[in-house]
Order: sequence, then C-alpha cells, then structure tokens
Amino acid sequence: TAEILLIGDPVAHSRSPAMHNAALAALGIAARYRAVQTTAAELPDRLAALRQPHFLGANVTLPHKQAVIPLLDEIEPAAARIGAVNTIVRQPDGRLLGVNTDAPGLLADLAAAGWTPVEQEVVILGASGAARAATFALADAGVNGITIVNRSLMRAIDLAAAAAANQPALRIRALSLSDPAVTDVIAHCTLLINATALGWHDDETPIADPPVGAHCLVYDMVYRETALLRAAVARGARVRDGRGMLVEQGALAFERWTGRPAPREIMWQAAFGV
Ligand code: SKM
Repeated sequence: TAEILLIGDPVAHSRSPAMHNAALAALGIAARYRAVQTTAAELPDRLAALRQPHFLGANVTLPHKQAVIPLLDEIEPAAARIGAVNTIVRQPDGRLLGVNTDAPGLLADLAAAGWTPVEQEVVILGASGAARAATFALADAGVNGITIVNRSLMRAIDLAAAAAANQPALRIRALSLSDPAVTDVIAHCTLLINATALGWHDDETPIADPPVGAHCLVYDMVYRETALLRAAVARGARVRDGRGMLVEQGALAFERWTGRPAPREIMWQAAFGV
C-alpha cells in the first residue's frame, strides 16, 4: 500500500487523514494517509524516509512549512516565491518536489464565498507559512493594500519585505500586534484573515475583540467556529471559517499525488460530516 504523510507538530487535531482516506477509498486507490507528529529535530529523517518508493508524498503543516524547504530537491516557483511548502510530491526517481496549495486553496475558497479582490484592504494576523501563502496569494490577486500584524514585528517585516519585492505596486506594511495603530487598521479593513493557529482551543484568539466593521469579511484559517469569528459576528461582520480552504488545498494536493480529479464533496463530508 502506498503512503502519504501529514508532517507537523501538533497533528492530532487534523481532519486531513479522514478527508484524504475517504477520497482514496472512493477512487479505489490503494494508499493511506497518515498523520505523523514530527519535531523539528526529527524533520530531516522524516523527509529522507519519504524518498522510499512506497510514498506518494506528504502534507506539511505548522510549524515546518518553511523549515522543509532546504530539505527538498526542487521547489516549484510559486512555492519558492511564497517561501513555504505545504505539499511534497515524490517524483518517480525519488526526488522530492515542494509545492504550495494553501495559496490557490485560499483564493478558491474566497471566490466561493463571492469575494473579489477589487478595492480590498487586507489585514493578515500571523507571519507563519500560512500567512506567507495568504500574503502572496492576495498580492497576486490584486488587492489594494495588506497589513501584516504579528506578535514578532521582525517576522512581519520579513514577510512584508518579501511581498513588496515581489509586487512593487502593492501597499504593504508590517505592525506589531501591540502597536496602537492595529485598532484603526482593523476598523478600516475589508478582509481580516487569521493565519495563526490561535483558535484551536476555545479560549485562544489572536485578538480578543477585533473592532471590525460590518463591511468586513473575517476569515479564520482554523477550520472550526472560533472565538475570533464569534466576536466578529457580534460586531456585525461577515465570517467564514477555514473548512473550505482545508478541502481545497487538500484537493489540489490530492490531484498532484494521484493524478486524478479530487472528489471534493466526499472530502468535505468525511472531514466535517455535513
Ligand atoms: O496546509 C494545510 C495542510 O496541508 C493540512 C492541514 C491540516 O491537516 O490541518 C492544515 C494546513 O496546514
């Protein structure tokens, strides 16, 4: 049986195994998808093992999306630009190719929500691999401006500089989460994205009560109802959780590993049961 791994830390919460195993079964593909908790110290060995012939590839999740890059043989140009990999495709000769399906997955789900990039002022919370994918995807889509808000200002500046080098016409800036200007930027934004992992536990949120207006779409990459989304609803904003993005980034990865169209409805049903 062929294998696909989810490499991250933590991974126990992930819906990817249920989602991908249902898709593999539906298409009669003799492979299984398995989450393997992997520390940073274990990462090189985990990737070396992935070169064995029975592996189709892997997904990579927090906190390793940037750290895997130097361990791969080839990075697709889009993933190289983003500086984050969430999908590894094992080539027939054993070489490992790094791909990013988070960026197109986010754009596909935003489009499904009826969102268009015209006249958009975006705030991205976080500067992780997922935040990098969101920043480059939205910059390429042609939004007006992006503000990256992060606990570590250095990491936010790094990401803003990379995106600015890529899209000189884009208005982009970086703010520390503790900067008083954050309140005003959030009040005026039209899309607020949580790209941090804060929200997996009920009491966690990147911002307790974001002062979003009713004109704002609040998008949480966490794929459950979060405290952030509840606070946004109370403010009258539109909200969307990360379920659609999980399915779409997974479907794009599945198509790369198997060469077959992904059964998106089966994947949604298996992951979320509705
Ligand atoms: O990029 C995705 C990853 O492919 C899978 C995942 C999950 O299983 O929770 C989350 C995102 O990081």
